[in-house]
Amino acid sequence: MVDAQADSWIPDICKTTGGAKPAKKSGKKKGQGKKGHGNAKHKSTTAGPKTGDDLSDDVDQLASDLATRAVLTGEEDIPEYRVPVSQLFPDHQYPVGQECDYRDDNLWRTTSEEKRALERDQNVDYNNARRAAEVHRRVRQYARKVIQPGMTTTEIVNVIENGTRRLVEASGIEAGIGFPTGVSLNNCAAHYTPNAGDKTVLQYDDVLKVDIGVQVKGRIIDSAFTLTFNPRYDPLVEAVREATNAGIREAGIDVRLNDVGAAVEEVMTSYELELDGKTYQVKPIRNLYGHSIDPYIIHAGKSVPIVANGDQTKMEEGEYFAIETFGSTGKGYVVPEGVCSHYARNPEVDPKRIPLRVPRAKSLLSTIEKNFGTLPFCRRYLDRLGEDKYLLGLRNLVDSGILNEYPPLNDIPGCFTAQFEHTILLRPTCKEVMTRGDDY
Ligand SMILES: [Co+2]
Repeated sequence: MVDAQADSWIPDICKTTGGAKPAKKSGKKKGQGKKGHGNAKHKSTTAGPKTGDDLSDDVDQLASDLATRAVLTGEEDIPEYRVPVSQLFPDHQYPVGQECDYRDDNLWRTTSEEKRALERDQNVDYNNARRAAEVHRRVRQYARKVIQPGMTTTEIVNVIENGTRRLVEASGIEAGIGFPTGVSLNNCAAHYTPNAGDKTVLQYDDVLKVDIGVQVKGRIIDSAFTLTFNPRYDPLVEAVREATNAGIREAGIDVRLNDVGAAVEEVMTSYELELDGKTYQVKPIRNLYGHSIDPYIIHAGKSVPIVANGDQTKMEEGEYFAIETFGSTGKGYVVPEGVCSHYARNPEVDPKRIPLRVPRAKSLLSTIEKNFGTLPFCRRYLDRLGEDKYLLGLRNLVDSGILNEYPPLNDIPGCFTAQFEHTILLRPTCKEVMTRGDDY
């Protein structure tokens, strides 16, 4: 999930970008769209998710989708997708992510005995995060294999979420899905997941962002990638993957958030993309941010920009960050639009202090607290818990400030957006890219 901000929410100090914008590289990477593949005549869907509030056929539809999918994907034949990771690692020590030494003034940390001792104290916690990261790698490897044009977005999220539940041995809020699976298409950059009844079908010319969350004991792993089928988008995808890697490289203890944004912006804007004879410089979406992550809280206090924004706040030892970047052929600015699917309790509001007069809102809140705590959830998760007719209750909880809603975030119609995201941990002795895999 991504942290989104409107311009007016950004403190004035953060708006000064004077002098901070990096010099553009002189040699631009030219768009490398492979024209030889360009004769496929597939129609794109209309931009943005098609969603519906009609929940009547949801349960039957989901059951039928699931049955179809199991047959189509043959998922039962792939042991790596069926066996919980706890069984694959009998000593319950999960793989360490990519370790990167700190630089310059922080190089001493690499060999500090004192800092190593701090890490030993945290090992149980790190290991929870690594277990979630291992589940993430396996689920997304499987997702890459099976996601194809012609599948509905509902089928796609079911494959991913059922896989996550199985591999992490989902159990209440002890372990499970970290947030609703994002399957945002084209100009929609983030926070689209289907609600019941949504019939959106993935098309050959779509740009799909797959944003998957896994959590173990509150340690949320947040990592996303972009899937395309038409190679004409390759430069856009590469721009964003490399921009995210630049942000990860720049991140570290005592590093200013502005500097991470500047590093991302410099790499992202050095790419161009050619579509239908028109050349686009890839733009970072300037009002989307990475974010710090606390136990059970996906958006903790810090926002990591993807442009130089003047924010002098520093990253600190022990913090988890989602480093995520978004590139666009549109305006590079998103607005909330369309039917909402994602919600989460506002961790700063104590629901007990807010009087609720609508009985349905009270019962819904108790379901939410019991099953999700402060983790983000979507309408489909309420459906599968047997809740129905909850839309007014949800509205009431949002209006009272107990819940935040996270509607889809769209750039202008007709444009394309891509995303890559990793979860990193600023350990005392090194930076660990928890979700690094051989895919991205
Ligand atoms: Co995120």
